[in-house]
Amino acid sequence: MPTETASMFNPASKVSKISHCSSMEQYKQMHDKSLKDPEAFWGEIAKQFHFEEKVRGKFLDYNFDTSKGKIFVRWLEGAKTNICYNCLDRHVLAGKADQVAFYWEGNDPADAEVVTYGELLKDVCRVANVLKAKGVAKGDSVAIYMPMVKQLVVAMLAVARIGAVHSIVFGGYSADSLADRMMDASASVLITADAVWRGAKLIALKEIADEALKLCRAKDLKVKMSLVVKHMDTVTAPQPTSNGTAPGNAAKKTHFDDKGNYKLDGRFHVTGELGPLLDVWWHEVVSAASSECDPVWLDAEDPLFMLYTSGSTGTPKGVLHTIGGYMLYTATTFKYSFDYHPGDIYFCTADIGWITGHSYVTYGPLLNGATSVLFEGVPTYPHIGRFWEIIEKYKVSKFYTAPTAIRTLMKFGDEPVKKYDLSSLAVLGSVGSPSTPEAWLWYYRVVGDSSVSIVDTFWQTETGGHVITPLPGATPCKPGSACFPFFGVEVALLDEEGHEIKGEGEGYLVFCRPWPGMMRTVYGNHQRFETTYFKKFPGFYCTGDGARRDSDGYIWVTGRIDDMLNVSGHLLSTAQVESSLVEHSSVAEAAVVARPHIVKGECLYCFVTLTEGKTYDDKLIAELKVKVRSKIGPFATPDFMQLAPGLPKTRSGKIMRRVLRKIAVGDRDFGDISTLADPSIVEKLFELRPKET
Ligand code: 6R9
Repeated sequence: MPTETASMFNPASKVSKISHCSSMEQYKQMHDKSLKDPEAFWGEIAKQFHFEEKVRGKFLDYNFDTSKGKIFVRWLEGAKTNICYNCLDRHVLAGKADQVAFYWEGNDPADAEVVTYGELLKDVCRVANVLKAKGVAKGDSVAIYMPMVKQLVVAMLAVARIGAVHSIVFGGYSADSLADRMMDASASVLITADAVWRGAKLIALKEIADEALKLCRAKDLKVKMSLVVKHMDTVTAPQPTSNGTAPGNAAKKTHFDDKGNYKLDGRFHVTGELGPLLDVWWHEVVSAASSECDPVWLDAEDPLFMLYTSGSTGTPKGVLHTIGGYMLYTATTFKYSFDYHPGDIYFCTADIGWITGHSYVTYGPLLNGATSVLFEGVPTYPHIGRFWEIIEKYKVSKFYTAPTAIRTLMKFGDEPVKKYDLSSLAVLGSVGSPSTPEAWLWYYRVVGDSSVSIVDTFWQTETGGHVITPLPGATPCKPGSACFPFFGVEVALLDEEGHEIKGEGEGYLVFCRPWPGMMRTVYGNHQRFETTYFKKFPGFYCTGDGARRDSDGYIWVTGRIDDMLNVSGHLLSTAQVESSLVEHSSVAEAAVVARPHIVKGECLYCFVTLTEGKTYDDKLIAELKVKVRSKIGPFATPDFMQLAPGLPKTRSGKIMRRVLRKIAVGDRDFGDISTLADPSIVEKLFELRPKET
């Protein structure tokens, strides 16, 4: 480990003179105020936004203690607003119609487009009118399954404009996952696209969406329309590489006609199975719609969106966020964590299908009137310097990505970075999983040329925005630490019995009170919201992560302490993977644990027990991997699979996962296994470890 890991990185000179928060004293003052008087603190911030009606009831009302009744959180009672109006109309009315909202950068470097605030507003109104004409109204849910194109931003804002609720499903999810989410949300409309190139890979979104629509139909969900963006005609297909191979060729044969056009014939305007005229081309109806549409004024606590995240009991949870608090929180975290100033060019590499994309590609930047890069592709296509090329091309000053991407790119050394002029960079952010000091230092030194601020932002789908983060220009950083709580957030570390660990120590990371951007419920299952986040420690929101506080008060998030895995920043539950494995007729029982992975952070290591008479061979291993891929999505593909004649279970039948985690990494230090029903199984499993481990 590099020797500097213990040293403090002072706020970088590039931001220190102009930062919104420029010293630890100022941070402490603001943080104190945000806790002592939330109304004064957030009330002042709320003045920047348009509220059609002001707060009439309590500014903040909540209960975090299950023993005192139902858990609830309400901010800005009685206030009325519209987040789309605040993202767009507010800036256009202030004369910023011609300012660039997004530089869209396609999968292929030849594809690029510029979208201004004025154009975005018009497109949003058109789509809002199309949705209204289909009968979509306040409170209805609209599923969105799209690539990283401007129409995705347009779609979500159009939904928000009319008071409907968006439910975005990441374009890497399978038909089953999409259908489950649409069913859970009772989505009445699906917005999607024909297909997308991600690197050299084709993702046939419409085909997957059709599969999902069939599944929904079989379960009686009435979908009124699938609105389809024709994307493939407008983009450059992957070119043959220098070694003569043509990426995407297999897909080209099956999905394209002789002239190179993407084929959807026979799959479009599907009647019969999917009902009459379900499919509507975006470009046909949207261009015909009016570019004016009044926003619907909504209650601050009306729902804005739901976004599914894995739950430790298996089925994904629809995390529900509401309008007012989320608006104040994403806007404020964006402004302070990235020290955003007019003139900045901001680039967040996250897909909008994840919370990072919701809060820090769409809402946070637009609420601040920022100019961002919207990137469709992947970090390694058509070459491993793609991120750096984009930063140079647009003179990006604030860049936000995930440790898994940093670790991938770090493997290629410094050369691909040094080829580009990255001197525009002032702040580099990271999110998604714990950052190792090595990756942090590489990011700081090589990408940031030792003259930037690094912000390692800790947060969750549930928290809506950053909850623990350094502030550029104020916080002296320690590589690998997310540092200190954001304004409005009060952190505590608890031991197993719920006693608070003051000062130095390690424990469960919890929050003592609500901040404006936190989730309000699990859609359709408030009980699950209470059980998951509030039952273990009454009076606290439990993150499910562990953390350590060092002698200087810095917080170091150590990772999940529940049955969750974090693969390349994507959360998965062990139960979710196990239930897809046992769907295979050869599998009687399965147990899945996380194994550390140099690039992904963690990867899946699966133990499978077979049903009588079945054989464990390469064919079965391949089938099981496909099973998990198709049930959940390609990012969930297991790296390791091993035969388990039995699983280490306690007498009460609980699988002792810590033992499996040890076996997965080849460590014989099992600890106390005397409570196992059959301790001899541990040694047997160890011997059966696959060779490649
Ligand atoms: C935003 C997002 C949340 C989980 C979270 C934690 C991990 C996120 C982190 C981090 C250490 C950071 N996580 N950021 N761990 N340091 N800076 O990623 O949301 O997909 O819901 O994942 O990710 O384990 O609980 P989500």
